Amino acid sequence: MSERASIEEADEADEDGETAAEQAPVTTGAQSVVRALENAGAEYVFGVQGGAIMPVYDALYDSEIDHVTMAHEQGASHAADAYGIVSGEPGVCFATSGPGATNLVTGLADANMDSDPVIALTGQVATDLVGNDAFQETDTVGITQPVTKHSYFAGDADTVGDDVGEAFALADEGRQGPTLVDLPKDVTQGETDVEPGEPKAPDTYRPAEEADDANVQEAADVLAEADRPLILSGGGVIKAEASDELRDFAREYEIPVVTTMPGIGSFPEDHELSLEWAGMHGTGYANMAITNTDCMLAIGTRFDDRLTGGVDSFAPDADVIHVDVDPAEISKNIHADYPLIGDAKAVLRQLYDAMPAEPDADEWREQCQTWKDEYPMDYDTPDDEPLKPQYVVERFSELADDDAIVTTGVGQHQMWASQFWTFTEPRTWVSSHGLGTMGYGVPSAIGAKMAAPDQEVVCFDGDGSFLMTVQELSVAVRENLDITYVVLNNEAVGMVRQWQDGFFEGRRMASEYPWVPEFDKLAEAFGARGFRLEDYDDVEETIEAAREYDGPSVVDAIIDPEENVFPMVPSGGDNGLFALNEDHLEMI
Ligand SMILES: Cc1ncc(C[n+]2csc(CCOP(=O)(O)OP(=O)(O)O)c2C)c(N)n1
Repeated sequence: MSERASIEEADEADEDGETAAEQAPVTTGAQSVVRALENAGAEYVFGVQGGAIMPVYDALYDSEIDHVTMAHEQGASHAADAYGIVSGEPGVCFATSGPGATNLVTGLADANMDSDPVIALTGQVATDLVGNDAFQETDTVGITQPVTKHSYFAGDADTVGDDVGEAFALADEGRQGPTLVDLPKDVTQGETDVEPGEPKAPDTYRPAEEADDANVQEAADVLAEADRPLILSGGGVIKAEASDELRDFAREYEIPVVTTMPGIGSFPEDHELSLEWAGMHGTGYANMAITNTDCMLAIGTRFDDRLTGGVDSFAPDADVIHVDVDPAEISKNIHADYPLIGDAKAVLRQLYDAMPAEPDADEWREQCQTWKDEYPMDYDTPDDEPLKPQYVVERFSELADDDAIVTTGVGQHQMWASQFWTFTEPRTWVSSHGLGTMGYGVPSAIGAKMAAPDQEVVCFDGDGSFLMTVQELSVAVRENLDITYVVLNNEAVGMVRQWQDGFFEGRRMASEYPWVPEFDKLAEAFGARGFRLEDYDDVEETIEAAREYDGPSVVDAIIDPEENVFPMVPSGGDNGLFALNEDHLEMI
C-alpha cells in the first residue's frame, strides 16, 4: 500500500518474528528518533522530504513504519490530525526546516484548537548555524509554541529519542493535542548508542482521572432534582472513549442529549433522546433545549463561541455542571456552578453511581419532542431549481454504511454534512471546528482512511476548500485509497457569499468563483474517477457508482448557488432566537 510495503516485504523475519532492523542497535540521533516512534507504536508517518530532515528519513528507511509522502506539508499535518481523530492515537507528520515547518503550522493550530493528538517532527539547521539566518532556517519552536501543547528543541543526540517519546506521550495523554520536536541536523546525524526508553509524559504532567467524590455527589444531587435536565456532550467525550458511558448514563436517567459539533457521534443521532447538535447552525430543538434547561451537565466542551452565541443568553436559567480534564477550561467562557475536573469516562461512571434518582422530567422530554416537531430540519426540493446540497448529503447518508466516516472542508458544505448526515458512532465525524480550516477535507480523508481501512470514507467538500488542497488527490490515487469525494459545487465560497447577502447588503466581493475547474475532469487528470451530478434523478445512481469504484472518486455535484445554511444564530446572538430562513434573519 505505501512506499514502505516493498521494503517490508524484503525484510527477513528471524525466528522470533522480529526483523533484523528492529534488533539493530541505535547508532545515530536519527535512529533514536525512529526507534522512539516505533516504541510508541506509530504505524504511519505523513510527510514531505527536505535537506534538514533527511537523516531522519534515512533512518526511517530501515523501519517498519510506513511513510506516506504527501504533496504539501499542510496536507501531512491534516492527514496526521485525521488519523489521530479516527484512531485515537497521535498521528505523526514530518517536515523539513524553514518552509516545510511553516507549512505545518496551520495543521498544528487546527489540531490545537480541536485537541487532536498529533506529533510533528521538523528538521532544523545544525545547532552551530542556529541564529545565523542559515539556508531554510526558521524559528520553528518560536512559531509553533503558541499553537501546540508543547514544542521541543532537541539539542543532544543522546536524549533526542526520549524527547520524541515524551512528545508522543504528551500529545496522547490528558487533554490531547499537538506537540512538535525540532531536530537540528547535527543532532540527528550525531553518534549515540543510547536507546530511547518507553514514551513517557513529563512527571509534572498529571491529568486527573476521577473527580472529587464529594463534588460528584453534589453535582449528581442537583441533576437528579432538575425539572429540565440536559446533557451537553463535547468532543472530549469522544477523545476520552466515553461514548458508551455517556449512552448508558443518558438512557438510564432519561436525560435528553445535545452535542457540540466536535461531539457529533458521541451519542446516536437517531435515538429519541438525541436533539443533535447545538450552536450557530445547530438544530432549532437543540438550541431551544439549551436556552430552557435548568441544569446542564456539560462534558468535555470548551464552550466555543460558535456554540454559545452570546454568553449571557446561553443556558440563562441553568445550573452548570462542567466536567473537563483541563482545569483551564473551567469557567473560561461559561461559569461552572459545579466544576468536576477529571477524565470524562471516569467521571461519567462516578456520576452514574452517585445519581440518587432519575430526574422527574416527563414534561421536559415532551417539550423537547414538541420542539423537534416544531423546528424540523427541512429544505425544499423543487424540480425546476438546481440540486439542493442537503438532498445529496441525506441520500448519501441513507446509502452509506452505518459506520462510514465523513470528513469535510470548511463552509456551507461542512454545515450541510453535519446537519443532514445521521451520525451514530464516535470517530466518524472528522472536521475542522475551532480553526475552521478550508482545505482540511482532501487530506483528512486520506488520514481517516489510513486509520480505518475497512470503513467507508466520504469527504464532502466545497469548491473553494477543495481547490486549497486538491493536490493531495495524487496521494489518494497513489495509495489507491477508496474514498468518495463529493464537491458540493456552488461556484462560490458560499459561506462568505451567504454572510455578504445577510450582513453586507448583498455586496458580493471576491466570493463568486465561476472560474472553478470541472472537478470530474480534474479528478481524471489525477488518475481518480470523476462523476458529474446535476439532476435529482441521477443522485442515487451517481453516489452508488462512486461508492462502487475501488479507489478515489470525485463527484462534482452542481448545486443551487443561492442555497443558504439554516437554522442560523447570528454571531454573538441568542441561541433561542434562531433564523429559519432569510426573512427571519432580517427580523432578529
Ligand atoms: C484557509 C481559510 N481561508 C479562508 C476562510 C474563510 N472562509 C470560511 S468559509 C469560506 C467559504 C468556503 O467555500 P467553499 O469551500 O467553496 O465552501 P461553501 O461555503 O461554498 O460550501 C471561507 C472563504 C477559511 N475558513 N479558511
